[in-house]
Amino acid sequence: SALPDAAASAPFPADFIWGVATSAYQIEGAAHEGGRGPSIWDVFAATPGKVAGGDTGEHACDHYHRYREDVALMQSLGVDAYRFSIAWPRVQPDGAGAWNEEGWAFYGRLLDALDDAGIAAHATLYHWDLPQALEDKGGWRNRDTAARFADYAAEFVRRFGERVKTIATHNEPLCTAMIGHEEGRFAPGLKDRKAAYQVAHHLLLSHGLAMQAMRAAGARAALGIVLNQSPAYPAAPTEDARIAARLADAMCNRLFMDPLFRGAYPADLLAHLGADAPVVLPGDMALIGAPLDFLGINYYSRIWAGAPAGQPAPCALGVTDMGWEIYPQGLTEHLVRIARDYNPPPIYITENGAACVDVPEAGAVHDPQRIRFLASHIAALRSAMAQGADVRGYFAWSLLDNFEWDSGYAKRFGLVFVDYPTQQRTLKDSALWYHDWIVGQRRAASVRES
Ligand code: GBH
Repeated sequence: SALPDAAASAPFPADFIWGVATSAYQIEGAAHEGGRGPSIWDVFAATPGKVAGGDTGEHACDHYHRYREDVALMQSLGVDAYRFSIAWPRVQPDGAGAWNEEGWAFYGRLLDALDDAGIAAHATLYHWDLPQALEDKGGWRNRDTAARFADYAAEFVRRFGERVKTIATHNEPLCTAMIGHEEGRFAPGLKDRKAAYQVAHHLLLSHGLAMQAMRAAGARAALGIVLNQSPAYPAAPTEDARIAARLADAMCNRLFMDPLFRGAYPADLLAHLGADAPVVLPGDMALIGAPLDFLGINYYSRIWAGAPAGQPAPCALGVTDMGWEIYPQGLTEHLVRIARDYNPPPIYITENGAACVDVPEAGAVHDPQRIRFLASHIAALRSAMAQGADVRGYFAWSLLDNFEWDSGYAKRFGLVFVDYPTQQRTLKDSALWYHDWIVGQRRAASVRES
């Protein structure tokens, strides 16, 4: 119809933030340098059969040494903002007790480089790399880990709270809990549903305790959390498929949104879990439900629920190199639904992007599929905003090709191509496109103002 198309091509607000995102374990490398302790991902990746090709994050993009070059790349893209994560085991090797000054100093140098480049810093405290020393004591299954996390969060605020624009406690607690503890495809590699839901609760509790500790430490940055969300669509016009979609929505979206914004776990999910429902102590839900300054949403695809005999989604726009359906409309519909159901604080799209089969050719890298992916999702985001979603910024995943967890280096999400043996970086066509897109938005905004 004409309406969404017109909305999708309207200019973004002049103060809308355009950024790129990464995470520590996926890019830093230098796993044994600067006093860094081991994380659960070092241990998991070193376990045969866990990561494709036996890849590990030991060297990754060597960003620990090349951060200046990488900030210069961001500058050439013209981004306003950079979202990155702090490796907890780099700044507190045992996850408790002594701080590692050399680790904190690395993030200080990164923040200096971003300052010099005029790029705003958006920090995430936990992007999956738990200190192994804490895993040895039960990791996120142990309620005490939540208190350790709050100590670390408060220390980050004391050191850098004035130098970052936002602080997210967790990145995608759904993945930590379920892929890490129920499916076992991510560290620490457990396959135990009851443990996974207790972990989900402890992650939320750690978020609540960290929010309280960071506010007490006088945080000036906006504080929030980043959730991966996928709208769930019934695969057929049947009651069974509708029930499957509702349950998938409970497991993926409402599991975190309801405690954060409504003070309780979804009743239908608890009923479904039965004896696997998490143990919640008095006071937990009040901590978890304390107000957020922002909500980060990572969007990749939709869930196709209750398909008869595993029949795949239509995938009218195709799939990415991960096999994930390309479905930009899901971003519009999900954001409009979140705005209606939860009255959330300002939203950032903290990740959106695609793994593609890139074609390097004479100093260039052609990735037309990624350009189409980004352009169509940005348009979908604009329509959601026209329909009332309060979204303040968009971060493309990812600045660089990097360690794609259990896929290792085989899957490439970067706007910038990384040749791992030489660590040479090459701007892909999508990086040039994103630069031109940002410049075009700024130009349109300044024309409107004059
Ligand atoms: C993010 O996780 C991570 O934050 C980031 O580190 C990672 O590199 C990046 O995405 C790319 O994988 O159910 O159809 O949406 C992604 C979380 C969860 C998204 C599973 C895709 C399956 C397809 N993913 N989900 S769908």
